[in-house]
Amino acid sequence: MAQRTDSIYGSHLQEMKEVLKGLEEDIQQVRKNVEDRMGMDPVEHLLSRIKSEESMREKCRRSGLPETENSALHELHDAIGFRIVCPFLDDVYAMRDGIVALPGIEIIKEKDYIRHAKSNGYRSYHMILKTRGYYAEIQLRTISMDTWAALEHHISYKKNIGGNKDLIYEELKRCADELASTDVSMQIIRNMIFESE
Ligand code: 0O2
Repeated sequence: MAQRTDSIYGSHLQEMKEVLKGLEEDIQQVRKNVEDRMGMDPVEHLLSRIKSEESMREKCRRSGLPETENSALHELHDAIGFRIVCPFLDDVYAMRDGIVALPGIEIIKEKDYIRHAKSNGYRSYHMILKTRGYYAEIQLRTISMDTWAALEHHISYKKNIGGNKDLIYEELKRCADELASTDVSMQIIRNMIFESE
């Protein structure tokens, strides 16, 4: 079978890589500013990626969109993506505040799935921003939220679950809620340690 050579991103891939690199530098600067202010690194790890060709085509199909450059760059907003994993809850919001204040970016949408968790228990802070004509998605979460999302992604997300569906969802949600409660406790413990210094 002939190999597909045309990219869904058309001729934009190089420019997208530059936007990704520029945004990553901006995020690292926000991280440094927060660390200087708080005395502790607010980021446990940071991932960035251009959504792969296959993954973007799959998302177009899933969203009922044609597999075109317009869908990939304008209808969908996560061709450029960042995941910022923070140790503590306050770090998530400190990073969010720093990113919102960055010059040269327009915040298109924010969804706080931490204060308003999805019904399955998924938690994260989602932001869609626009810079240099390109959209980017930033997901901010704690280590606990990331652990749950990674495990849930392996076993359940976007999969058709057969038998025991209700029990599986219930158990996944229970785990998410327990981790969320641990996040709150860990934040309180950190505050107590800082206050006693
Ligand atoms: P992939 O393969 O991980 O990239 P919207 O509904 O579009 O207005 P929202 O809610 O921010 O806004 O977007 P959406 O599409 O629900 O979620 C965006 C991304 O968040 C997903 O990207 C996932 O990475 C992550 N996500 C959302 N819900 C869940 C969930 O229940 N479990 C897990 N593990 N991740 C989730 P993609 O492209 O769907 O998937």
